[in-house]
Amino acid sequence: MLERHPGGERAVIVQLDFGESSIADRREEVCLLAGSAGASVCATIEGKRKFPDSATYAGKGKVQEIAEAVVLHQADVVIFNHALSPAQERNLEQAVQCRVIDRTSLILDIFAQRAQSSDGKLQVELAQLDHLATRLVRGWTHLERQKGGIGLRGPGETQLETDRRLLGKRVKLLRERLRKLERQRGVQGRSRLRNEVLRVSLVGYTNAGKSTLFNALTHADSYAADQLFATLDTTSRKLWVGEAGHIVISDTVGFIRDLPHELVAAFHATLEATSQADLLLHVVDSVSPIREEQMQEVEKVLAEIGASEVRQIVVLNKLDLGELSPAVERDEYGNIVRIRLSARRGDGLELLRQALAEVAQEKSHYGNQQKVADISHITGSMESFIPL
Ligand SMILES: Nc1nc2c(ncn2[C@@H]2O[C@H](COP(=O)(O)OP(=O)(O)OP(=O)(O)O)[C@@H](O)[C@H]2O)c(=O)[nH]1
Ligand SMILES: [Mg+2]
Repeated sequence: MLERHPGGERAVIVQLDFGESSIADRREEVCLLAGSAGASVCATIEGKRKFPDSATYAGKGKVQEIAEAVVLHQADVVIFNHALSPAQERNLEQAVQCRVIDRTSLILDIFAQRAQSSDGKLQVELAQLDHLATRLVRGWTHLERQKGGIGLRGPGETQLETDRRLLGKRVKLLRERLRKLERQRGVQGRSRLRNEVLRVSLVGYTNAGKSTLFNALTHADSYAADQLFATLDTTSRKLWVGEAGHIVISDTVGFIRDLPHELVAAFHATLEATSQADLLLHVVDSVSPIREEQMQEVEKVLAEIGASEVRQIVVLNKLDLGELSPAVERDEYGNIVRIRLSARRGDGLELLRQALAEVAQEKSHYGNQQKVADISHITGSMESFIPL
């Protein structure tokens, strides 16, 4: 993890425009990301280009501008809201004389700070090591102390080879541990839950309001905050939905544009709850100017984790910030497809509860009508009575 100054690292943000439509929103998002990582933004450098410069991504003139901003603001780090190649990062660091990180490293850093469960920690470390592996040419500075360490180096091996070998070993170990955890969970989850209770997963872009909605429904205290990636670990609760009985609802990690593929791969276990759910509540910040783009990003990640076939209800959240009232929309077959509500104020929650009961009833009707499910192992046995 990065070393942090007490007041937060001072960051210069770089946002280049290659002709996309939503540059202002991208800039705003990266500033939020930087803030969520604990940095304070001291300058934002923007520029227009047709395509990235192969050596420095930003091009000579812009790099000069960045270097001046670094000196002027005494910055600790330069954050590019783009994916940089290892060579570009190296060239940039030389040119601006300051640490340079890209969007992927920034997101990985936030995840590293938030990870709490052992699963989460393993997954983040794995993703970071994967990302680092391609960057080893830069030298792995925090391993410097192991230079010449007895037993750490084979005959004639360079530091780089030693680093690679250690890294490879660590990655293998982490993968094995994760697989073991996944297997354990798989056995528990599948045998106890399959076809018995309705499993609902909250999905959506980061900051859409998933945890707020989860808390409002279950009276739980899942961490909700105006931060990106406030939630990392999956939390599940039982929820009583009247005649339809219990359902299990899970709050999960949020998605974001260009989610690093290392993370999607590493978070396979966490996202399993999503791909195995019977119903996804796709929570959307309905007042975001880029909500369509955000929804597409979520669909993309869902496809990547094999969850695009799972039934979905879109929850248009934060209606208190707009002018519309709570509502339910059905398709031509009568299936609920969208619900408009405010998780924070509670407006429209009742409609969602009814919708969940409706889907749960369908499941118990069409699914195998088995005995009452054993869901006692679900974390926390907090139950909420939902009057319908
Ligand atoms: N005005 C308004 N704000 C809301 C509503 N729901 C959530 N928020 C706010 O939106 C912010 C993000 O809420 P969270 O519940 O943490 O969002 P999340 O989707 O869980 O975010 P991540 O865990 O970071 O992916 C918080 O500041 C909430 O208070 C709502 O209905 N209306
Ligand atoms: Mg959350």
